[in-house]
Amino acid sequence: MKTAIIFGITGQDGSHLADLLLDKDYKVIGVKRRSSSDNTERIQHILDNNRFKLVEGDITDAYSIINILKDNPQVDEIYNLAAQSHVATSFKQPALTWDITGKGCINILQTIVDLSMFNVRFYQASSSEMFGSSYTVSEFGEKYQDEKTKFLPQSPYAISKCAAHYAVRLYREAYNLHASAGILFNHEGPRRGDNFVTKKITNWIVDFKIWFQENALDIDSLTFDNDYIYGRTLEQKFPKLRLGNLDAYRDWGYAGDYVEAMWLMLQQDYPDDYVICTGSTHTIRDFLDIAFQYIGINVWSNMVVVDQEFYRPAEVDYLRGRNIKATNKLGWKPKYNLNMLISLMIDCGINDKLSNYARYL
Ligand code: NDP
Ligand code: GDR
Repeated sequence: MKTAIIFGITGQDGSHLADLLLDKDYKVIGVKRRSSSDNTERIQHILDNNRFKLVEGDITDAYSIINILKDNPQVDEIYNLAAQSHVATSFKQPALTWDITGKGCINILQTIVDLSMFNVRFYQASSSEMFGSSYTVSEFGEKYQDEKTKFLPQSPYAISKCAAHYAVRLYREAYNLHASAGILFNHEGPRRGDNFVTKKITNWIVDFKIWFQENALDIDSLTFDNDYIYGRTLEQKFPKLRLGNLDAYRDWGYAGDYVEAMWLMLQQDYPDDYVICTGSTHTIRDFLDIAFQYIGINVWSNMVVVDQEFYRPAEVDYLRGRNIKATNKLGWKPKYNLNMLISLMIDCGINDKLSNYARYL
């Protein structure tokens, strides 16, 4: 039986990866940092699994990593998914973001070397944010990013991810470590954190649909002011959806598909870096079109407010990946397209709210 350690177990990807590895008969050790209240919602369903163990640790504290690896000298695979992962937050907390998202990765790599754990395989969660404002143009004039596109990071988060990414390459070459980095484009799903744009939109859609149905409203009789949508009376009101930049392009996939690519990278004979994406790109406006249409609304402009509060000091305008290397070498392909992803997020959100029971896929 193989053993894997996952840093970032309480996050979206950590929970999906744990599900995948447990299905593959691994023993999984999940590392969770101390919190004052319970944040194990995404992994509740595996806490009783006798092949799963939750341990406390923080990747900014090298001592805690040393202790965890010393306690598990036979570990086969280590996945570093831990990060301060919110790009907008990284502008407000750049040093903390650096400590976790950049230096944290180096703390793990150096511990592997110091403890001479040269047989362990290591995965780093790199990001399409590292490309920032950079892209390659194909012979047909299409813009895309792949493993050869240079990095031009546009946030403290992306700079930290670039540092970690280069550290992975350095430790791979200097110490012959089996260390790989997945350059993953945005991936979402019902377990996504509430303050990322996809989940913020689908949460709002779910709440709006329930409010609309519970009050037996008619779409043509709704009225609006700057901040609210009204039903039959002024008391019957629902806050508008407040968002920032609607014109950025993102290549959105499903998190459940993407953790499979992480695992595949560590099953290869040689470590390498891979772009993981769908190859399609859409704006936030496109996302809104699909999400509103899913609940039968064609015009959403009077339901959404563009609010400067959600703009960033610098933006990444265009992301569209090319996954040819991952397809050819890993045999990996995404199963979900954007329409399937949005319906999954809305359906799960509605089920969740109506049954008051976390039905995570
Ligand atoms: P989440 O924000 O959902 O999860 C991040 C995890 O890291 C959480 O478990 C969090 O714990 C943990 N963490 C934060 N700080 C520390 C610390 N100091 N020590 C230990 N653990 C810590 O992110 P995702 O699951 O979406 O992403 C996983 C990884 O992939 C991240 O590194 C992210 O940057 C990267 N990535 C994500 C993409 C995406 O679209 N989802 C795309 C490309 C890269 P806590 O619950 O306590 O906050
Ligand atoms: P991103 O994801 O920054 O791409 O990073 P996010 O969902 O936060 O933003 C995507 C785009 O939507 C625009 N936007 C808003 N974003 C948020 N969060 N809230 C809003 O209200 C809003 N309105 C518009 C943003 O400006 C941006 O253009 C995610 C994270 O998971 C990273 O950790 C990961 O590395 C990258 O994806 C790939």
